[in-house]
Amino acid sequence: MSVQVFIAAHARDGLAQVRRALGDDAVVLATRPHPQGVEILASAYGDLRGADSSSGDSSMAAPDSASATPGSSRILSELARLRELLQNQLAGFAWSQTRRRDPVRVALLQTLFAAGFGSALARTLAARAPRGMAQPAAQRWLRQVLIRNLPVHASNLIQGGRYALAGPTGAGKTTTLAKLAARGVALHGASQVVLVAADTYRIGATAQLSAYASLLGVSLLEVQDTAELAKLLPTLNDTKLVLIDTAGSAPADPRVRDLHVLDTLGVQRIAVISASQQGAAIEQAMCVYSTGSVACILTKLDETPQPGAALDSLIRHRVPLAHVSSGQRVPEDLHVPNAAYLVDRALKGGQLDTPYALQDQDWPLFAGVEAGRSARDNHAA
Ligand SMILES: Nc1nc2c(ncn2[C@@H]2O[C@H](COP(=O)(O)OP(=O)(O)O)[C@@H](O)[C@H]2O)c(=O)[nH]1
Ligand SMILES: [Mg+2]
Repeated sequence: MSVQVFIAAHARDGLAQVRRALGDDAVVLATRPHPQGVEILASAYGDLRGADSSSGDSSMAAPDSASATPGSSRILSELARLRELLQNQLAGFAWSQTRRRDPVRVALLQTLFAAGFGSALARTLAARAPRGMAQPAAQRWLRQVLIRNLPVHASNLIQGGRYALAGPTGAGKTTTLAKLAARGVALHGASQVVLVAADTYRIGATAQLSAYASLLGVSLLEVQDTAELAKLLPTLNDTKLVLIDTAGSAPADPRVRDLHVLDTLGVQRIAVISASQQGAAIEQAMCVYSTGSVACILTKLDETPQPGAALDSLIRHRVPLAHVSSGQRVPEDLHVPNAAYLVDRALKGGQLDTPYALQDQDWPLFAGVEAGRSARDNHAA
């Protein structure tokens, strides 16, 4: 976009100059007093359209350095700032207007955002809310929808099979494995449960599992890699429950790929994910560890004031939630998930008065940021 500066003694003269130079449909972008009279910033109409359709924000924010003079780059950055300001103002107006027009839908969005649910799910659910409901009915509808969509599955893990627990470091894999093993022992007897330590990266990792194994009176076998595991598994054909503890790793760690080898050995993977992390970390772990897993176990619910983000991720990824863990005690703190309880906990979490809770005056700004994001998403699509 090319912006030109016109200086004239009077606005009328200045506008005549603008029309002569840029045509009748020239667009005046700004005027301000000047020692010689008035300064007018204007652009040809076609230039504006070109700038708008070329690359969105970037054409404003990053002027072509070859053609930009110091003056024009100052003007362009000023314009970019004005545009952002205007966008936020408009979003604020739009927010107040939507709130007046559709208060129930806005309240649903606020409930979900406050509870830690993400934008994608919140918008989808709010858009699907039946029209004409009063506030309390809409909130009840929302609760029911969340409960219905939470993929909880009464677990039959301990009935038998070969399972490997996989997830980020410190998620609670070893502790959860010990809890499952204890239930397996109660059901089948200690001789029918074998623990396999495949977490050989960390010093002391096997010691932790070994302590649990001797407490439960079950065998603990150790493997260095998947080749050793492949040799070991056929020797355990008569064992009802084989539980494999894997090494934790960051989701971006290339070792995560090794987990897929387990599928070829007839081992079913269970993703162990801590609910107490921020939404982005839960999402990252869910993307990496739930792919190919038969179930998921959410841990550390006792340390999670707002489990909304974890439920959001489960609902979107549709991974069956087999158990929830809510404490360090083995075997007590492992539970069968109850969708209504989890959703109520999440919605209650949204009412907590924390420094992170959005206040009334934050919502228009929040709406502005959201509007900017969806504009960028639409542009990229
Ligand atoms: N508060 C709480 N702590 C847990 C829970 N599950 C595991 N932990 C603790 O989290 C820490 C890491 O657990 P661990 O099983 O070693 O994780 P791993 O690295 O995934 O094997 C230990 O101190 C556990 O006692 C839980 O549900 N709640
Ligand atoms: Mg461990």
